[in-house]
Amino acid sequence: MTSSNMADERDVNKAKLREVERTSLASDYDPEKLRINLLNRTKPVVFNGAASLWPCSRWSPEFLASELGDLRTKFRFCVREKSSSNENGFKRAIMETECEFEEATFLEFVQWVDGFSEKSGLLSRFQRDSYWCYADYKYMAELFRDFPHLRRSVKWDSFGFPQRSGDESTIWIGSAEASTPCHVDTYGCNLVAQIYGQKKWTLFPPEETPKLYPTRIPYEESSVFSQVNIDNPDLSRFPAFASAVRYEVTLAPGDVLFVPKKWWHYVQSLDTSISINTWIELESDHIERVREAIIKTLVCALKNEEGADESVWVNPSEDIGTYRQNMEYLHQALSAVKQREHENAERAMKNIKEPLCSLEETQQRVLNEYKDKLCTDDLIHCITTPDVVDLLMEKLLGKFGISQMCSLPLKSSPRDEKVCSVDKIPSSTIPSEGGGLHKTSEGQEVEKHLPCKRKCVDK
Ligand SMILES: O=C(O)CCC(=O)C(=O)O
Repeated sequence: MTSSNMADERDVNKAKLREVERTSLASDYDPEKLRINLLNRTKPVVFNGAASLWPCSRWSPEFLASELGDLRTKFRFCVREKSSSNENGFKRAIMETECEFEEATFLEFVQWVDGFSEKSGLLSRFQRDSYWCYADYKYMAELFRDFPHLRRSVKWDSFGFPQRSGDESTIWIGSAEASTPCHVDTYGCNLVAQIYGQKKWTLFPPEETPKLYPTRIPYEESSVFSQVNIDNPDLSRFPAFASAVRYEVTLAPGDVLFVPKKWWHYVQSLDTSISINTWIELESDHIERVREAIIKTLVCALKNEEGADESVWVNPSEDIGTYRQNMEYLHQALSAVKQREHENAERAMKNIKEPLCSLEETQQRVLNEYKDKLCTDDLIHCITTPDVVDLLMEKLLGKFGISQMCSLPLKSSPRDEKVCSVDKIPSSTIPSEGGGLHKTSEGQEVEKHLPCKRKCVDK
């Protein structure tokens, strides 16, 4: 690449880069109004220092080590600069399934971070210079089960959530460079408080989703990962990523970031860091749960059929169910949406003061009405609907680069019967519809029929 090319690329990247808005909580603000405002917000925002007076703002890894004593938890280790480059010199995005895990106390973690390997117990097998380490995605209700005072130190009331404390929060404690791969959370929106050290957040708006090349492998309910290595994107594989609009922000201790629904994020610790977040449920989660249940059922069924090793395709924090359990989960998700529908109708009618049945009655009616109604055939009927198959086919053809090569009609409805534009067909004999023979641009005659699936048997 020439230096002028590199300068062009920097300009393009700059053009796509936006700053996350920053603001401060006014002295006389109304937390309830702020909550409503946030739930309607569609862009991220940082509230400078909004958590700096919370009791947990004094936490450090050393403080947690002394409070938690012998408590052991699992840490995730990843080789820095993991994975060799591909033929184009690019590295893949590293997923959690490729990390190693070890249990330790927080004192051992602190010793490991500070380079006192001999005092870090089992962690000493990871060379300090070669790895980063992360106790990530820990539900505080579980990790701090026996430490209620720690759970009480987290307070979301200043954001209009007086019922939320550490019991509804997750904690992330890592060394410098610890990171979470670029992903989007299916459910809810998110409030994140930076407690110690700094973290860089790179966010992408929901409309940029196709440019992030989503994947459900590794599988984790509610996490959709990007195939792109955000730090070192291979634009020959992921060309659309080049034009993805991104937002960046570095959180300092005390800052609180609001992440709206369906925003992608890639998070890197710049120093040893502690952060705490709470996911806020949204009405749309009910329908999202149906989507997630369908995906879980299909992904698990196909991967099990393949006989794939779970450690390769299931994210470490995820439990996958049996086919029967997954179908039951799908059934429950559908029933919950149906129940919401009943409740909403009921609410609407209550406005006109009609006497109505109780919520328990509605719940029971929905469960009775739809009990045993969902079966594998229902799923098969849905997946094999022509529209769905067309879409699947289009994607699979795309994977083989076929849609770009040839204007073959992808749908087989009679109105769509076009003959392949011959000038786009390579000299290899790509058949077209309509029967008989036609000529390629090179004058060869090719058979116009796709081989039919049912073999014509000579009688
Ligand atoms: O802090 C991190 O490493 C990731 C946080 C995250 O993904 C989230 O809060 O949704």
